[in-house]
Amino acid sequence: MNRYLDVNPEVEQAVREGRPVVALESTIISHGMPYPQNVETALNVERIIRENGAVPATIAILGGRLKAGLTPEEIEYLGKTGQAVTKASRRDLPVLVAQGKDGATTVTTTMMIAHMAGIKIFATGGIGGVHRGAETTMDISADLEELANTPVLVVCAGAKSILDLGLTLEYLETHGVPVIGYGTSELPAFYTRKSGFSVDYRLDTPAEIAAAFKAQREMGLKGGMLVTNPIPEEYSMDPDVINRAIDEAIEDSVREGIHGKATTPYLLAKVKDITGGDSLDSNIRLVYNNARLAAQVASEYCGKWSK
Ligand code: PSU
Ligand code: MN
Repeated sequence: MNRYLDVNPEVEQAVREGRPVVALESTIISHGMPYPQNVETALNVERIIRENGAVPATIAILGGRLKAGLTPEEIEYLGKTGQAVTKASRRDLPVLVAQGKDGATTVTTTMMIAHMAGIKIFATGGIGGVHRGAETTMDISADLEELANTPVLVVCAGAKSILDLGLTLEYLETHGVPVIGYGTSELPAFYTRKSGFSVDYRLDTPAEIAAAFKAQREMGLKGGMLVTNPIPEEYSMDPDVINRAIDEAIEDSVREGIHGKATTPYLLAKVKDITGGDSLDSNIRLVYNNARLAAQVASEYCGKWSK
């Protein structure tokens, strides 16, 4: 275990005893949702994970320490501080740690710290991917590279069409990352259950997902696995409404010259403004849905498949 890492005692004990643990990211708290809904959501997610038999481990960087497992006070702090916390991807870790700073972890850094702490399963809302226009901007999220390299299973609701979903799937294929649809053969597009793109495999139970991940690990294959879980029907949005909002948000971002790490948070906030908060409710519901599935997969992985 490296000397920059703090695993909270409950998480550490669960990992050591081979019990189910689910990692959670903190960029979704500080950059993905407004206060106070962000804190309320993060605490509810932890509760849902417990109700489904696993231990939650929300991950962040606090005072330069890599934290696996936060207290409710630490979650409140990240939610209240919001965008003022550095959005921390892989390239940010060395300086943040050396300078004793705080960082909200993206999918990338959450996977990294989960892996350091021995946690194998991670639940979030949406992942980063290949942005529209990446042919010229080269804006490809570090999340995809992390999925290619780090052995953590990520449960998400697919990717938002702020991204180029076709190119995102191509990238994952090239890097050997299995893209699983939970109960669907179509890639969900976060706010909607459909995207027009196919996943690699449809698996219908947490046990089947756990078995595939177990096989990947036991063969010693590099990299993670992406499980895409469609938003429940009752919370999904009208595709025309959401796609119009996304197109408008992208036009605004181009006009305002937004680039680099600011792009994703900018687009997420714009889409929320344009849809008047409906998208926030959907976003919260799909995160709960993913937390539940991740806890079930973690339980299957530990219960039936671990030594
Ligand atoms: N997509 C979402 N919600 C999010 C993010 C992406 O629908 O909160 C966050 C995640 O933390 C993800 C990060 O890892 O944005 C990707 O940022 P970038 O595109 O700059 O790599
Ligand atoms: Mn980017």
